[in-house]
Amino acid sequence: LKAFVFDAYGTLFDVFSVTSLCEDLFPGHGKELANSWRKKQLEYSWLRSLMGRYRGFWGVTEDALVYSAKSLNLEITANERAQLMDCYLHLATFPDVKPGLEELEKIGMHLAILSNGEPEMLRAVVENADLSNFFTDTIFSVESVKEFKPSPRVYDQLSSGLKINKREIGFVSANNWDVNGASSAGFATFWIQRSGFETSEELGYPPTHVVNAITDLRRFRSPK
Ligand code: 2OP
Repeated sequence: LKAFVFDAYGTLFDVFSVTSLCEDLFPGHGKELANSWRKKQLEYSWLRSLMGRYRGFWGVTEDALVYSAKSLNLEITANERAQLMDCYLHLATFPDVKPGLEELEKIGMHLAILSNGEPEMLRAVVENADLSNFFTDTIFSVESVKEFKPSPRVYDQLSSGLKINKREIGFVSANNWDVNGASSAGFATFWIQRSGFETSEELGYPPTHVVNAITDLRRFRSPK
């Protein structure tokens, strides 16, 4: 492998770092709101892809927040909505992210991101997490194909985007359905199982490798 391409939300960035603000704003409902928000965000991305009605991930994420608050009978003001949406630009990174990326960079791997997020929201979260130096000009978004993961068209942009042969690209995600999508599109895949409690999807395109953290990836570099 010459390049590792990372999923963003859930893989580099902890989408559940929104939970503490959810709990501050809606005491006793923080976890429920955060769980529903993420679940609905993904559902809307898949539904919109099927409907052929693309809307940027920022809008999809906001729609999912509005739906989730409504479904839990929580009254959410415009200001609270804006505060929660702002969390998406300041998500925490998992502890293995920076050390893992540093190791991979040191051994000369090309690093990239491929995400549902729009370029602008991705650039902001990457910059706020102080990861910009790892991903100069290598943030790829579904925006170019206007269909969400796991559409094969999303993953297929990687080879031309990176100018690296498909067989030399490893796709890394903690989202098992995303791994299935990339495997199905013909990439070598790495599923990050951080907690060890995640369940594999029954979609038929399992990961090529399972690892516990980004710091486990360096052993997969091609021999020079
Ligand atoms: C991402 O594309 C799947 O939300 C995840 O970043």
